[in-house]
Amino acid sequence: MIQMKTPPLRDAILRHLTYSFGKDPEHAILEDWRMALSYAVRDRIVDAWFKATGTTYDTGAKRVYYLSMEFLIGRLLEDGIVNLELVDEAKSALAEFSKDYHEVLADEPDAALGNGGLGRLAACFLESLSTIGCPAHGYGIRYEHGLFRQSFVDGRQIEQPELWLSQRHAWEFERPEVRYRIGFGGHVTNHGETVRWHPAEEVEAEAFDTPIVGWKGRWANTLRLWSGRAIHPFDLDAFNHGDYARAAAPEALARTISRVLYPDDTTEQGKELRLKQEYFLTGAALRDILRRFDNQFGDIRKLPEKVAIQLNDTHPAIAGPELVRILHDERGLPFDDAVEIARGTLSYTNHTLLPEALESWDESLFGRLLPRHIQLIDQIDYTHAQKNPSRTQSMRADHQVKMGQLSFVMAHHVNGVSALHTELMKTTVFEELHRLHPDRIVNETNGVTPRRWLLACNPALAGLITESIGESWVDDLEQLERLEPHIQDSAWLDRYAQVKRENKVELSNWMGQTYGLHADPDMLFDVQIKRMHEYKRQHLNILEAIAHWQEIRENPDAGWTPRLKLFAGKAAPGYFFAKDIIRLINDAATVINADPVTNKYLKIAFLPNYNVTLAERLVPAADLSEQISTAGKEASGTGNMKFALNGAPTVGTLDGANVEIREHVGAENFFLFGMTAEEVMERRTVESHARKAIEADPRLAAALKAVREGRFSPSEPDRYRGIADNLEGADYFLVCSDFTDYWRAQREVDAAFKDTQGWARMAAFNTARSGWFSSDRTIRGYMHDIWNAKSLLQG
Ligand code: GL4
Repeated sequence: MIQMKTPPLRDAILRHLTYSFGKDPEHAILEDWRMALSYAVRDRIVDAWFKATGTTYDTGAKRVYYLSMEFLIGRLLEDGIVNLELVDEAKSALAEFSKDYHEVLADEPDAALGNGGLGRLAACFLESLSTIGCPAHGYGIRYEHGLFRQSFVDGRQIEQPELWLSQRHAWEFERPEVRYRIGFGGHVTNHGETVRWHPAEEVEAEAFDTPIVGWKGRWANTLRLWSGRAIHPFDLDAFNHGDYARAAAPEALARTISRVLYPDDTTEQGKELRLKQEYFLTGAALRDILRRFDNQFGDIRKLPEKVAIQLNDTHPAIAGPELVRILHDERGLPFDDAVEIARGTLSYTNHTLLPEALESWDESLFGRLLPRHIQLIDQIDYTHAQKNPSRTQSMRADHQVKMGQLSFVMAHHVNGVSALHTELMKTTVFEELHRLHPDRIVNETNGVTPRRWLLACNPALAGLITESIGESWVDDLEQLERLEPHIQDSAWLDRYAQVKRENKVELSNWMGQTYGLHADPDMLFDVQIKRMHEYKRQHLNILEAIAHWQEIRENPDAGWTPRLKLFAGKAAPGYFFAKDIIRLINDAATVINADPVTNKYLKIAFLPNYNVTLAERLVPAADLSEQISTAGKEASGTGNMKFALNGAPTVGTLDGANVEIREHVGAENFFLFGMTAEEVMERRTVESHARKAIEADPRLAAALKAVREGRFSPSEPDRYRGIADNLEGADYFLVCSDFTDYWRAQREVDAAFKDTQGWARMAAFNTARSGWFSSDRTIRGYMHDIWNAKSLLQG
């Protein structure tokens, strides 16, 4: 390998400005500086990347492949700078050119190639895999348009296309030589033993590589994203006949595949293009994986020994039949052997139990697009039934292809993402398959990378921690335990509280400048940020706020704890109920914020366009973390972990990873309310449960009445009748039944926040005891329990 001397960052920036972008410092615009700094940082990442790739080849180590339709990576420049420990050098290098570090970082577009938690988890995992030194690739789609940009008009969500690639993107390397043909449709021929699929339509998948560097630049893995291209980009014949639209059609069609991310988080739409995207990602990834394997190892029977493929939810589940097709049809292995090798290689993570999210495809659509795969699925299903005579459920019931069942049968391990979720998998969706394969389901509780979610986003807290216990916590987060003795020291605790206050001041200033929203940093900053969904119950939060407002109005001098309620989150464009909740929050904020009687004590704001970058601003400044989903519905949550780590105690239900967070931080440092998952199921069977809850709680009744009668929508009094009808009627997510206890927990929060020292102690215990929620711990769990993969870093 070529060894080159690493130039000082300042020189590298100037070099790139000059020779990569053709600008001198006098004429460079902000984007030029951002690109020059990014390239200077990227050069150093590339050094680590080559070294890692070399080590992986030389050792013949097992490789991990993470297949995911979503990678919510956000900005990458600060990540690179922080992991390479270049913060000070970057700041002073830019200062030499009179450029502000933060302004340069803020110029980078936020890559939103994912919807929410599932995609962000994939991004945290990539970073942890690199930090640990586990040889790995992420495979995904290079969407031209990531998740839509959200704005509000009259309080309503407006969606605009996200154009993250319209600004220059510093991190990817195009690999025009790495291309695979991906087929769709056509027919299957049978000649004796030889079965062949002849696709009718083909597109090309082209690779774009982004290196992902780990802590201290000790290792870097690759995120390989596929972009669609036409095989014959231009129909010259059509052009020559003057049909210019038809001439350009092949190109347009192929590019459509990687054009947009589906903006639904937990609902499945069964659209043809989505299935094409799934096969496009999976087909290209498998071909790439097998090419690499063949080059290095040859003997295909060794595949499970050298390759672990993780399916991030069922979206890449077609990997099962596709691998069987390649091994059986193309390489001639017996069917049973092909299935066994595929199963030895694949494992599957389930991320939700919501029935509307469980992928199932109409068999005629599926068969039309993937005619050979549907035959193989039938064969897989049939042999599985033969071997398990007591089985009653099929992956091919009701003229559908059930991707959850298929994934389970084709995986050697199936994991849930929190302890509660994993147990519920065993008793609900996968009850039968779990009985047949009792060792297959394992739990790997989610985690978050402490580099991005503490070191980078909260430098003041990170600084205090490092000063107190040294820096080993950065890649060994459970070291945070060693903060506990400091919590007893009131001078230290004051400093801890001071850090939070400074973060709140910074957020207030930013909100003032950006949205004209003026918030007193002494208020309690109460934050709920996540996708909009009924099960996440943002409407429970706003109803409680309305009730609280009514109570303050009645009795303004009762010594209320001043509170700022912050919301952020996007609703799927077709999820009208969730969009109504957004509008209700905005409308309620308008009325309540304008009330001179109450606005010292209660303010509400919904910040637009929630994304990774906004989360990085809000998490360090939060006092209270709202994790209030209906128990049994949130598989894990990962925002909950980010808040706890940054010293925001949770008000929450016993749902998802909240359960484990409470166990770790201690019940006395967590505001618990609401029914358990079991109680939820029981309560649903009670007739008129919502009405009963409303009758029992006059505050709830009054808040609902205000919503129903248009108190917040005077120009259109009926606007929220739908929400009121829903809550007073079926109330599937049990907003009314949990309201009273939520109110109680919130008043406990109010009282606790008044005790400044006591609150700081609680916050600090959340930080000190959240070390277990590092995605490094999660990844080590996958490596040990599922992948049988090893770290290639010493020590
Ligand atoms: C999700 C879950 O809803 C969320 O609880 C979990 O933290 C995340 C990562 O495991 O996966 N499942 C889907 S679908 N979207 C999510 O965010």
